Amino acid sequence: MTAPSTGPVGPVTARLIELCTRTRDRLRTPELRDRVDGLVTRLGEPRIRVAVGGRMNAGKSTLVNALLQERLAATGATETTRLVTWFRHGHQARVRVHGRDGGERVLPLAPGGGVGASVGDADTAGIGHLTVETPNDALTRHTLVDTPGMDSLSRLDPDSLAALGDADAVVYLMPHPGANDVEAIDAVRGWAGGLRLGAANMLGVLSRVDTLSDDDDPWPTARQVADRYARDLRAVLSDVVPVAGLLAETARGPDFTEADARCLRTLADADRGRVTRALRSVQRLRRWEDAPLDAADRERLLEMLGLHGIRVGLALLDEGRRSTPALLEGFAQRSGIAALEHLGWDAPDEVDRRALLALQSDLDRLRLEPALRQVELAGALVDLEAGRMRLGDEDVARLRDLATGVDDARRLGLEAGAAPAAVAAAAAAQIPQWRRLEARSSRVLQRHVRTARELCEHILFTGPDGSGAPTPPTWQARTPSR
Ligand SMILES: Nc1nc2c(ncn2[C@@H]2O[C@H](COP(=O)(O)OP(=O)(O)O)[C@@H](O)[C@H]2O)c(=O)[nH]1
Ligand SMILES: [Mg+2]
Repeated sequence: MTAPSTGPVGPVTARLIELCTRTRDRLRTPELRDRVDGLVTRLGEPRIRVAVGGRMNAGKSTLVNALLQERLAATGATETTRLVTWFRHGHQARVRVHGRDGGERVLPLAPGGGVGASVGDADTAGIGHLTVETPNDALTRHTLVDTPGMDSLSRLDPDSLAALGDADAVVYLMPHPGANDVEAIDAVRGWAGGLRLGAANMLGVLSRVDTLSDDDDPWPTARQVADRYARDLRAVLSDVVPVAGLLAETARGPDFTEADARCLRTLADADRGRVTRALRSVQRLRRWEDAPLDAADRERLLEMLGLHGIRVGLALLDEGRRSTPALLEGFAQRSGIAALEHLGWDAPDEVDRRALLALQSDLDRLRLEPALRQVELAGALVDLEAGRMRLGDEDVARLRDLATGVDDARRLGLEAGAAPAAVAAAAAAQIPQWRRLEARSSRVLQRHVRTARELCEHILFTGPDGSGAPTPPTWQARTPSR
């Protein structure tokens, strides 16, 4: 487990940490203690965690670089683009390689900064995730998590799902939204326990808008498509924002220099008919004979801006925005990146709100524990005693067993060590009666018999004392950070 980063947390969060720590020390079940430990780690992180998700090639790493204003994430397809990568603030720049076995190696940043194409492992299967620590200003507000999003056609890989499901907020990228994305978003929310992630903290991005249509100006189509998806996905995403990621990466990053501005100006001042024809396709631009720019310069512009970005550059120059800063400002404006830079997810009360949401969903998961249901059922016995609810003698006996049994067999009135099938059958047999009682009018009764039914269902579905069915995915391989 990574040591929790120290740093300022809000007053509510500080109290929660204290409460969790005290509760943790009183718990005897190791798995429960682990879960509360995980919660403490998460609460103690001073910055909210924003994870960027979506399928491979959606443009996630490019967008991460735009948000970092630095090219730290590897883009395209390399060894490192297949790994979940955390970008967190640190005073010293370095890459931590976290093995799945809990081991850790520290590497310098690659030449040129960032992760580089490889971390020098013959076998990346043993790597859990990477953490890039660097004194980048954007990271003083939040920690960013880039995910690989490798997929069979519709599914994200388990590492990506886990990283997204454990984030405080998710930016989900879709170059061409479709049914697969809806499935993937549902899977991410399922991983998060279905509670913590939703329209309040999941934002959609229509990425690579320049590749969405063949129009000279892709924005009208992009806005239309984004609006349609925002409407369709309103229940799960707060909005769908169109972004030209590549243009944003170059606009915000350090790579576009005075020399590049000069190249664009040369193009703008050349015969416009020829330039326009050359810009119809990447191939035409590459094979352009007697071009006013040599092949290397054309390639560099293509790599940084894409055809669309070069056209945007020419339009900006036509408007008289000829200096490098003016061009960069224009690129940023026409990339749509500003919509993502002011999300308010890092405002202090938002951070506290998120901490509380995280706690709520963790508590909801804990509520599934038989031991906690029994605590609730102990309240039922008190209410019975005090005459606040009435039940027939047989039901009282069953309720008492459920509330006090020390294992699932005895919770169901059987001998200790009863066969699993007998335990399951006894659980199944009780469910209809509790359900019938739930239809009664007394609120107190309803609440307690529902807990009784849920406990029986839990025993039925997970097998006696958790022996049978698989653990819900949310509890496996929780966070790569732990
Ligand atoms: N034309 C264009 N290409 C983009 C854009 N964003 C990313 N790309 C390119 O698409 C490829 C995949 O991008 P990457 O960010 O690595 O995708 P990821 O797999 O989702 O992280 C790279 O070659 C990027 O340069 C964009 O907005 N427009
Ligand atoms: Mg990537």
